[in-house]
Amino acid sequence: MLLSGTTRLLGRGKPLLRDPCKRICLNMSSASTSGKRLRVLVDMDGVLADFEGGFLKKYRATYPNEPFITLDDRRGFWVSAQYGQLRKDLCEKAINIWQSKDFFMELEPLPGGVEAVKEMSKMENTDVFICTSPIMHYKHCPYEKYAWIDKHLGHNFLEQVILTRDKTLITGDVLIDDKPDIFGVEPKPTWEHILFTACHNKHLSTSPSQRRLLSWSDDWRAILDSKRW
Ligand code: DGP
Ligand code: MG
Repeated sequence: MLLSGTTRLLGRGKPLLRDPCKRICLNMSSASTSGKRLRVLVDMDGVLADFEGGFLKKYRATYPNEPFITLDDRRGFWVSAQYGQLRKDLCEKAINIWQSKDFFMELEPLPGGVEAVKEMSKMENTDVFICTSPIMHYKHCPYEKYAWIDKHLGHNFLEQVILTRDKTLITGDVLIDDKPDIFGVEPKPTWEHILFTACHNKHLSTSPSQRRLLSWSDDWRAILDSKRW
């Protein structure tokens, strides 16, 4: 009772640590070195997992005689919309691909993403969460997103997963996300959106105030540092 109360009073610690004693130590050390912790929200599809590459590979294998859009020619966030423009019925064919079993599970990690997330989650005064929107066809996607994180980031990282269709509701200092326009019920989200460059957004001009992360080889550490107090 006293222990759990003390843990609560000491504030937010690394939720990865279930052991209350370890958690108190961690909380005490972070609380004593600085005040606020940095909260980093990292998107999954198009940032950690190669949704676009995985889609094109499975689309071409499933429909070898249908036209397709190369990654270089991709424009706009919604894959199905661009396929629908190519030919009306291709919209449905595209949707079938990511609604299929094993689609999300088998996505390849984007270069450097898993390593970056592991590194930032070990940084002092830093909390990292995967913040991802599952598709509404829920038969496979939510389970496979958890399974992907378990496989690539480890079982403990499942504590750091946020599944939401509205990322504006989630509080954080930064949100690293490939979707150019992130809207929801909260008009003033707490996070700064860092636009992660992807095939569908690389041609967009960003406003002077908007920052990009070109890839995981870009200086994500500097972006995090710029948000620290
Ligand atoms: P997020 O990366 O968290 O913003 O999730 C967006 C999801 O939407 C991701 O799984 C990719 C998926 N997506 C991409 N294009 C389309 C589309 O045209 N229709 C639908 N329903 N989902 C799409
Ligand atoms: Mg995304």
